[in-house]
Amino acid sequence: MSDILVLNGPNLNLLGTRQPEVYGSTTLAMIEDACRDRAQTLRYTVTCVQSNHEGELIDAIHAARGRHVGIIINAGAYTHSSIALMDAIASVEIPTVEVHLSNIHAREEFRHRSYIAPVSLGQICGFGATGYLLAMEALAVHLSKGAA
Ligand code: DHK
Repeated sequence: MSDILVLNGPNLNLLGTRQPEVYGSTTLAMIEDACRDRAQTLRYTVTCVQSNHEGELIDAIHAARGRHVGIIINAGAYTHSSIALMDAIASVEIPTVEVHLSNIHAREEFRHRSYIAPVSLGQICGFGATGYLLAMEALAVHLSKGAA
């Protein structure tokens, strides 16, 4: 098993045209392609899922058990509100890295709190689309330690 789930939450399907001054001009399809390329060099494969619905994100996390060795998640605004997503990640016990394109700590106060962070290996934010690739590297390092 060597597949990583790249999970994107609400409004991230609009990347490229959505507030490019905050989120950049890279589309989600471009980010997913870049993740696939980077995964290949790291000897992993990638499955990409995006949903605007909290329950679908939770279902994807539940379904990850036995299918994916790790999860990279940008939960969008659910980051700041969803105890249910936090519980789902904690329940499946799959190494998870949290990503945000923007630096959520330099933005409005309500974005500073993440319910995903306490159940993640770590959080990468503020590096735009590159953050997903940094997350992939971090996950691969973590998984290789487990394998050693
Ligand atoms: C994406 C969102 O949709 C926001 O709701 C978060 C995050 C930040 C990002 O920077 O990728 O607050």
